[in-house]
Amino acid sequence: MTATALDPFSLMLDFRSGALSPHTSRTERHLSDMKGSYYADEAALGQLVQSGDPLVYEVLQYDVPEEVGQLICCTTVLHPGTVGDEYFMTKGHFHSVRDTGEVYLGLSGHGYLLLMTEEGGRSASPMGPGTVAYVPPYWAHRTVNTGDEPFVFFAVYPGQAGHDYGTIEESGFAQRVLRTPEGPVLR
Ligand code: S6P
Ligand code: ZN
Repeated sequence: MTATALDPFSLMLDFRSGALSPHTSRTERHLSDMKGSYYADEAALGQLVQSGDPLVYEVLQYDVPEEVGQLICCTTVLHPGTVGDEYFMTKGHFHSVRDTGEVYLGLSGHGYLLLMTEEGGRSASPMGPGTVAYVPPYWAHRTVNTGDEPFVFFAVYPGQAGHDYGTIEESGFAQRVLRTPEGPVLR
């Protein structure tokens, strides 16, 4: 036995708000945390940061030891908004341990799950309440809120996965999701 032996536990998840009770960590990402190559319109980003620096998303997590055998549960609440014509999104990451997958479950609101590999693979899946999306090992993942209300989803991923943000921060993502009069468009 190599994984730490834990006692069984249950959590309560509010499907509407994404509240996870109890949770042991809460991470906030404001627009000022997303300077760099995330949003294409740097001028719009600068103006929004100056005029209130809105909260883009928050992650509530129940932490367990970060080791093989454990599973980490968390919810993401991604708020509605745009930077220029680009919808609010998460930073996006590869798992540091590349051969680890993840499962997302859409709870409320609507958006896209963008996926890409280091070999040039790309994918975009619409997500809404009830969507179960499988993130295979080796695929970087980012979510985008294309609606007018918070896009809320639950995720489960392996304890040892870790997060590599640097690769996306430097090189960006394969696709962007833009607001147009006809609705969301992938570029
Ligand atoms: C963790 C999982 C999600 C994201 C969250 C925020 O592996 O994929 O909980 O952490 O949606 O996105 P990001 O890219 O800022 O971690
Ligand atoms: Zn992940």
